[in-house]
Amino acid sequence: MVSSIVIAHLDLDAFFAAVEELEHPELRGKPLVVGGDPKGRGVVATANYAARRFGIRSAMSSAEALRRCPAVVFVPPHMALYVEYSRAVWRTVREVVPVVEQVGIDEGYLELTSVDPDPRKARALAEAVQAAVRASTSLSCSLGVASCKVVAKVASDRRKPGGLTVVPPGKEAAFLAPLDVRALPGIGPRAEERLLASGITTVGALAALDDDALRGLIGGKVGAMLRDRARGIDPRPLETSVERISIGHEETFERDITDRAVLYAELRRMSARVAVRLATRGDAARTVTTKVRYPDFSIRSRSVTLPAGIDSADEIAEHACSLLDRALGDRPGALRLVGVSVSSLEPFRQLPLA
Ligand code: TTP
Ligand code: MG
Repeated sequence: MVSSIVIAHLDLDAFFAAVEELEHPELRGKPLVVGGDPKGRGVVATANYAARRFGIRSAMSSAEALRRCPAVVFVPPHMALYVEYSRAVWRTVREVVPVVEQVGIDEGYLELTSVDPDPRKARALAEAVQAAVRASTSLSCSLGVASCKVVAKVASDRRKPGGLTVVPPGKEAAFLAPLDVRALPGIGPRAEERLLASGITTVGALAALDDDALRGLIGGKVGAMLRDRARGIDPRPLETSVERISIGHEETFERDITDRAVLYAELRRMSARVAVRLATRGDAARTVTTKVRYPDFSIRSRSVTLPAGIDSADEIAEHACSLLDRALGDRPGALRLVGVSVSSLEPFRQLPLA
């Protein structure tokens, strides 16, 4: 039995700048900085990849960015817009992989084995996440796949932009070993300086330090933890939060199913369970969503929002089944999963206002 978990770390590529390029197509591909005014004391929040070719980096002064590339376009940050895109990204990610720890606006960890316990499926699943994010938001992201957080995070940074790096189980330390020590999250500028001064330039050299040598460089628990991480050992679990904005059930089949009648029956069964949970809360729902997952892990969902809330199993099932037809309309074929959920909840048995 396979019980090891596989994690992906996802990080959006040049996130703020990528959003600005989507909002202003005329800027696409030109050197672009999101940040403060170069005439003042502004700094670069992020630069797109065209600007990075001139050596422009996050946290550099905008004035320096302008010196490096006089043609660079400066755009002030539009945080509300980035938050909106970020929400759309993470909503999409959660549809493909429900167990997620979102770390910041543009990065997070996904537990791939929550979808399929077979670690050999991890790459296909990560590709499905990447494709889904691109399809729903036009944003590009990079992923790293590994058995623990630190290795997944380092891996997601290896092939930016648009990259996917899979580190097979057992290869964690070997993957990290040749990298510069600064590639290891947790090594700040001061620790890096001390390590470099002692000739510890690679993650592998840090991993190989004995206890005494380590104590002399970075003492205490932090030192031990960083050496563990350098060895690809990181027991931190995902700190996941499940957003309770919808009530749903989904099921991954043991064998992919094509027969529409069987799929309807599954949806009816799940709709009945959803109805029970709605009734327990005393709620009705105005939105019904059917989700399908194809054998290549790609997902598709279709929703309907009704003028009035419903709460009966039959009504939910009726919508769920016609949404299934819609979802399969232009892409019929076998499915590995179907799910039904309801949202836009409202208290049931509201008396009409006289
Ligand atoms: P990052 O993921 O570090 O950078 P990025 O997404 O722009 O580029 P990359 O392709 O290398 O991942 O940070 C995410 C966003 O956070 C970034 O778009 C802007 C913001 N940010 C700042 O505002 N200040 C900073 O110093 C950094 C590093 C990021
Ligand atoms: Mg990023």
